[in-house]
Amino acid sequence: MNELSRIVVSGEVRTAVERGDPVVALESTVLAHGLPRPRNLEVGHLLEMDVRDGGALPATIGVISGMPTIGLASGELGQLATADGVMRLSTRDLPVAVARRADGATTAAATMWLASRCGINVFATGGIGGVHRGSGWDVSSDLAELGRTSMIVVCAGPKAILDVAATREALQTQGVLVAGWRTDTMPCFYGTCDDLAVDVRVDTATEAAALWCAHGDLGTPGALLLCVPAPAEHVISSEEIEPVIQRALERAESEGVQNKNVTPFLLRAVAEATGGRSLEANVALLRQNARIAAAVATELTC
Ligand code: PSU
Ligand code: MN
Repeated sequence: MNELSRIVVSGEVRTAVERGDPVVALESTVLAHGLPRPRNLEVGHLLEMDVRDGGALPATIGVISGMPTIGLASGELGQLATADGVMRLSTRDLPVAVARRADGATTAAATMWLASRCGINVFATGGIGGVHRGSGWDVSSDLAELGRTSMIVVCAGPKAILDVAATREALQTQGVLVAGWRTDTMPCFYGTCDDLAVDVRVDTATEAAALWCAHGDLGTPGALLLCVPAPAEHVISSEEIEPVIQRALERAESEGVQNKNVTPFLLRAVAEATGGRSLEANVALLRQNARIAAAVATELTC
């Protein structure tokens, strides 16, 4: 059995990878579990369009009837965005969905892992997972995956619902190179965390691509995490967002929300409490990241 026999790669994506044409991976958990319906499906299509407009081929990744699929067809994207009971899969969960022939949406971690198996090296998402607040040792597997998988991950930094300072430290421990897109400090999703320095600042897609090629030439492990601040008009100040996050955390605690339900619960609670402003910010930053990822992918010469 060859290494990729359990992974379906769409014809379009396979051809592009073979030719060395620019490809950008997109995840499906943000669609299935991170955004409300029917907006989620619309955003899924918009992100693919943004990548195409940027001159690259989008490859949205998910699991359909037990088949990890790179480059979901439009109907498959719709299935993951609208069906009930779609699994939420990190890398460790992929064998479960495959063995059960289930449908599943892939988190940043699982998407990176599958994309890298297929020769894709750029991935765009929203806010990455990280160290949750409190003393419960809830640390997203995104961090471990970022530490071991070589990939340019274009994101808006860690989600604001997390312990962002601890997440910054954990990225360092994992050996992840954190780059700031036109910024010296790490953005935190729609929130701000002005005091957390990035490892390196890049101002252009060409600079990001040069960093990536040097990383590849040396064979240093892990991701290049390119952190892009949310569009300025969508940033929500700490004074405003912190009490909202605190109340969401208290609700999660009192309702006994655990494990992989924590992040979707908190995102939903914050969106409700901000009258949808955090949701608009999330969509705007996702689209911006898709466009920047496409720009970086088209600049790769290695
Ligand atoms: N970015 C968003 N919304 C999301 C996510 C990222 O803007 O819903 C998802 C990603 O799939 C990421 C996951 O991998 O949240 C992290 O979840 P957890 O904390 O359970 O590891
Ligand atoms: Mn978790």
